[in-house]
Amino acid sequence: MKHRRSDFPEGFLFGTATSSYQIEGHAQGGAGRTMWDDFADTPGNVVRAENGARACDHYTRYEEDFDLVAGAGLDAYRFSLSWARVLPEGRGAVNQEGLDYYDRLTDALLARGIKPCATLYHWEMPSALQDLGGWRNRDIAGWFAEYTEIVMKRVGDRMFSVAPINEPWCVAWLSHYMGLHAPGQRDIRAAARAMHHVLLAHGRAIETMRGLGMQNLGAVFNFEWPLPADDSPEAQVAVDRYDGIYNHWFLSGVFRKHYPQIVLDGLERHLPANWQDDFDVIGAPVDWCGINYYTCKRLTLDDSPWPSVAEVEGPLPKTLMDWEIYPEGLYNIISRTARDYTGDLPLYVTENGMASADVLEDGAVLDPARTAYLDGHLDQVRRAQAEGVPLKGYFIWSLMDNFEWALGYEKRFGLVHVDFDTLERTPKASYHALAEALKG
Ligand code: IFM
Repeated sequence: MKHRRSDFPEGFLFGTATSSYQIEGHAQGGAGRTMWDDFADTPGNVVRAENGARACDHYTRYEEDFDLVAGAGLDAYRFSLSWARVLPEGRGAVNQEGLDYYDRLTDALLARGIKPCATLYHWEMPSALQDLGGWRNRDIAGWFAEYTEIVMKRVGDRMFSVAPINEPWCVAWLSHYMGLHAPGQRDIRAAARAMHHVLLAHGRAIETMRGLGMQNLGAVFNFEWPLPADDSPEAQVAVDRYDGIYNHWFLSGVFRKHYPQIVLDGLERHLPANWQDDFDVIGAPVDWCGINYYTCKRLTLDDSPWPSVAEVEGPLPKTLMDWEIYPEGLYNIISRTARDYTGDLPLYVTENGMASADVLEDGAVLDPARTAYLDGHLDQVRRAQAEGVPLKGYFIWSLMDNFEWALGYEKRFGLVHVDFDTLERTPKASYHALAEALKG
């Protein structure tokens, strides 16, 4: 890599990120069924109908995996806890085995000097709560607060940081409007309710953890940098709507206690009653803001119902996800977030990385494109820092190849290759390059 640890301010954290359903092996340890199990069991939703039942078997191999985190010289590890592993029915009876597991996992990180950075929800809604409407049901916020209290009473004393919900846009829009993730709904009213309830649940969890005396609590959003497909005024309208739905809605709710009018123009009539009264909860103060960034989008208007936005293919090199590689977008998002929403609040890049068709040959995996991707985005991190943005850390998605949701196991995002037959782990060339860069 062209960057070295010494190029970054003292105390800048380098980490890597994973999530429970994508790596643990959900069939183990008494976990309850989740909406992702149901979604994957429905033909046509997930490539080859793959699911997270075994995944990377991190449930039993976490010590080996944390040796890899430590071996790369990383400071922090961002992971998620599975709601259904702790509460198989989403509420009520606790699965002690699940709580014990997260307790052991936390201590295994600390024993290696790695900072545990937890997320409470990374998408696997317990099926029993999905039966009750999941994110459509306002009660989800209270159920989420109860789960938060149970799990954080057990491990909260040892967390470096906690964020309630990973990527609210994916939870709400991708899963209830676009239908591409569980529960696979394509319904604007469901999406509007999820857009609001996901933020309400975030706020209730923050309040709950404050009640337990916890600190260093944040929010993790995913962003894309929208670009007009051409110079037309229509393309700019498309950009503004997309930007509103994808990027501004969540930042504005949490940091300004209102929603952008350009999105309310289409969603207000579908929002739950009295939504305006929830902003003191949604806007509960946080200690940092996490930015997940991968790509840009090129947009124009079409004649479909609101928001009438269509994506157009762009010219830049793409990752295996078909996502254009556009590092400047990371800078744009970071600097705009600090300028317009978060001010002096610490920012973290909580996810960044790429999928490639990595192959294990003669015991090695050569992935120069990943190293170049990381270097390109770290350039933009340094650019923002040079301008005074309080950016405090950078987490790579992901530690190892894993279950890429509806796209199954073939989109390899890891620094570490996983053979999904033998489950053998092999650090890729990018892992070794990173370890070299972080030395000293
Ligand atoms: O794998 C996902 C992760 O679960 C959330 N952020 C984006 C990653 C890559 O698609």
